[in-house]
Amino acid sequence: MTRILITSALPYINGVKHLGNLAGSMLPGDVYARAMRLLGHEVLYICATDEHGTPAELAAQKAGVSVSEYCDQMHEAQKQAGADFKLSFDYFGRSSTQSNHELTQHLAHRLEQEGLIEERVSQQVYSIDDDRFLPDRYVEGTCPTCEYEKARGDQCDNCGRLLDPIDLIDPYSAVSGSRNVEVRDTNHLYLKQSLMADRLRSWIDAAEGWPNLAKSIAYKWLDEGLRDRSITRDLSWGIPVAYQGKVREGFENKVFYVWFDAPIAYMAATKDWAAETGNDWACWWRTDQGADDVSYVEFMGKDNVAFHTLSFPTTLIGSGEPWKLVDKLKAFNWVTWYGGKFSTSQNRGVFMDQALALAPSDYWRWHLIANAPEGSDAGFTFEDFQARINSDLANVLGNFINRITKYAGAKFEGKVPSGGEWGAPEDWIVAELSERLPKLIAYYEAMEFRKAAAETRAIWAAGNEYLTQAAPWTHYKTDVDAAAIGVRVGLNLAALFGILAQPIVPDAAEKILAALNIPQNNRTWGFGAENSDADWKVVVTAILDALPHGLAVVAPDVLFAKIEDADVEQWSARFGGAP
Ligand code: B3M
Ligand code: ZN
Repeated sequence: MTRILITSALPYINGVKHLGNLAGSMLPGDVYARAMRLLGHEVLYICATDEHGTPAELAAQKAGVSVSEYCDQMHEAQKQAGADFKLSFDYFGRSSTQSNHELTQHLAHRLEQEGLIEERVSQQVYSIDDDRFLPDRYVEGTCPTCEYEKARGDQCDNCGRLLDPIDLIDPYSAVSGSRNVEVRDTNHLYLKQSLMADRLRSWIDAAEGWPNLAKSIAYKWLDEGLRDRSITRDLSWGIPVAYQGKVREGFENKVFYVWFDAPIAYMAATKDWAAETGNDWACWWRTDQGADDVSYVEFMGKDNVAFHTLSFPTTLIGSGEPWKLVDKLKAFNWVTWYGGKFSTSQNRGVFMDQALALAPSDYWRWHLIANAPEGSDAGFTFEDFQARINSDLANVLGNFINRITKYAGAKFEGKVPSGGEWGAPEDWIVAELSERLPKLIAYYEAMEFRKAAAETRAIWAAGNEYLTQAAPWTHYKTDVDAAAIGVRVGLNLAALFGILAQPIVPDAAEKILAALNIPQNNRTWGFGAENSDADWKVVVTAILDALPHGLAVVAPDVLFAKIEDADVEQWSARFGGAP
């Protein structure tokens, strides 16, 4: 057993997330957490809302409420959306808590003591009417290169040139549209990442659990030369720049940059979890207090990789304190919506809270994992969604469970029958499963989600093939015992399929396992061979006769209603499907 700490990148507070966000960090984190628990590991799965920064302030303004009220509401909404998708967080916290304030200030103070923080003066656009400094992307104006009139302060969308907001001609505030803006001096704290480049490189060289995507992104930044980065902002909403209760002079109207405090919230949320549940948090995060044997796994979209492989580790290593660093990191590409981007403003794409009005969470979970944006971007269309759900869940899994449980009800009094002799079909399914089960476990361990889903489906499909070979309905007419073995093995397969379905489609799995009367403690993946060289054939043979003979089973209610063409048409019209 290993202690596994899992975090999913913290969803930003400014609205319920869309399916692409779900697929790129929270859902795979959950599937991995569930699989690791089933394999008997001690898992702590932490997430939280990321609540600071300008977009939160602006979203609150737009909603006409105070930013703290806005965050309270949106935190609850996101927490509910996560629960509705059956995300099995041990704790879903907030980056705005007192503990994150304390920890963030503590770490900044440590970095300063280690000589890694420097105060520098920079120039920034100030909007007099908005009474605030404007972050780069909230200044707009005319591009000095192509004369596009709506260039953003960080980049011109027309010609692609990277900009500094003070380069813009006729700048105006994107917040209010006011042109009453001027360039002012402002002081900020800079984290001297450049001093850490060598230490980071050797740490990354040694990292083993990172996929290519993550390593290549980290090296790209290192190769380009790590730049010092400012970790404070001119804002009022956020964590005050204070050490030991005292605001740093000249920083009265500033807070820490949201990307500085957000990853620290992984630890703070663990602390909040520990305080609420009476657990210890340091044994998960401090290598001097037990965390050295923790395996820490992070899930995120690819745009977050640099922050997790360079910036956050700079904070932790630079502090000089024994913090736990990430061991394995899984980064995802994007889910595209009919080949384009999800867009709230253009009403393209489905958001988490809307999705469940269309189809049950299992459907989305299955589709998004089977089609995970792992090697490249993954396209979403309602047509693919329909095809995959109707085929994998309705035809392959649902049909198998339905056939075998109904037949047991009709011909064997709804009980697991005794009798019959092992034959060629049974040898065949044992051989199939002995090969596929260890592969399935290995895919989960390697966080290969598409392959895990494909293997799960292949195992379900093998069940249907077994029933075809064993053909109990044919045998029944002449030899009830010969039918009994097929039904018994079939019911045991049904139980196994429910057990294997748990990480991805937990609701359907629960229905199957309840219908088969499988007690909670028999639902794990402690098959007996997963950590050793034990003979999988022996293990599988035992699995296929695990249910007590005579055990009463019932057919579950319809597991998966099919998605109809009419549904797809209606959804596409509503959510902007095929252009
Ligand atoms: N909130 C993800 C985003 O909004 C960001 C992740 C923080 S993880 C510490 O793009
Ligand atoms: Zn331009």
